Amino acid sequence: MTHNLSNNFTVVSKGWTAVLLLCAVNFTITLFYIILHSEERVTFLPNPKMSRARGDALGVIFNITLATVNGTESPEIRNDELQTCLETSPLLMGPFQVQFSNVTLEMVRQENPELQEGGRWKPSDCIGLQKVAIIIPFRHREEHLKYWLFYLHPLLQRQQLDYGVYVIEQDGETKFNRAKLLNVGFAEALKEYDYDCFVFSDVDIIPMDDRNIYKCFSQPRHIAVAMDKFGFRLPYNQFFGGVSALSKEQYLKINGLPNNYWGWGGEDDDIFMRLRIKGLSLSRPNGVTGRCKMIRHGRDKHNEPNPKRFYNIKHTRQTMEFDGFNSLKYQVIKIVKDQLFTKIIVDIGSQ
Ligand code: UD2
Ligand code: MN
Repeated sequence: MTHNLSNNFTVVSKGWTAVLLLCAVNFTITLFYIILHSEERVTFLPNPKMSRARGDALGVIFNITLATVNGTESPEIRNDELQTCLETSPLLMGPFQVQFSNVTLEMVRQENPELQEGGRWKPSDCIGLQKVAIIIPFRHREEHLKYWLFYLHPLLQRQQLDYGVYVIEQDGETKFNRAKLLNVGFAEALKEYDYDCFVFSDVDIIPMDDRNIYKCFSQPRHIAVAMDKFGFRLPYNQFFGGVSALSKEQYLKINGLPNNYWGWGGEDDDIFMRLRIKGLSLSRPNGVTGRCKMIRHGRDKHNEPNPKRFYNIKHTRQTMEFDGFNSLKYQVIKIVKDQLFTKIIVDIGSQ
């Protein structure tokens, strides 16, 4: 009997062990299923770039899924849940009046309370389409800068760009060198933020239509295509002056801009040659959207026409390989962070 009892006990205990084992296996399988399933849900979360940018209903549908999966009913929008802004900003208003009177920097500061220090801004309800650094070559043009800031900050915000404004001021009174200052702007802006687009703009040019987007395109973009000073048309077909935009990739492909144009003229044609030599073409807005005004001015001191410009342009093919971003040398004297812009005062040497 004792023997029998102990035999029975062994049978019962084996049975329990088997049941327990089955439970454990079942539990493990369920656990795996849950983990796998939840990963599937994660990969199904919306790609913010796709949904909003296409402007279709997908974004809305995915949003509901997102809220259900995470159980977040809170109306608060977290930054990592933002979607990319629409390809065409709904805030654009088309052509607008541009006139140059009665503007003070204090006024512009008050009208742009959302600006971050250094002239930085990005949309708060969607992710800006591109990260754009606006680079302005500068010396003794405070009067023009104030109008530029007055018109451009609101315009760039209507265009829903993630942008920063960089004023690159040439220190001292040596011959002005616009293109070298633009190279400095490219290098310095990249130290601050992961910009993917660079708009190079004269301080005195104001666009008259906000559909002329200050961003980059698959080909280098010429923005100032219909200026009042040229009767609202291109002065010549290869013109690339005034305002233009290059992606980081396009800029690096042409080894940046030339450093050896001291004084007025030629550097914009050199940039055009660089683009052509590297097989890039131009993208442009149409003549209506592309209308711009240039604030009237005379020639500045120390920016007399550069007599070497014709010779230089003829040799771009050779010089561009060793003169450009790869040979850029300068010394930053001071960086000033204003609410409306970052000013970088720089010693770029002399001819
Ligand atoms: C034309 C081009 C410009 C450039 C230049 C030749 C147009 C609209 N623009 O401008 O892109 O190719 O010829 O170099 O045709 N600047 C200062 N302080 C100075 C001198 C120049 O800040 O003392 C800056 C400022 O941003 C100015 C830019 O350099 O807008 C171009 O100089 P400009 O306005 O004297 O030359 P402009 O109007 O003939
Ligand atoms: Mn000018």
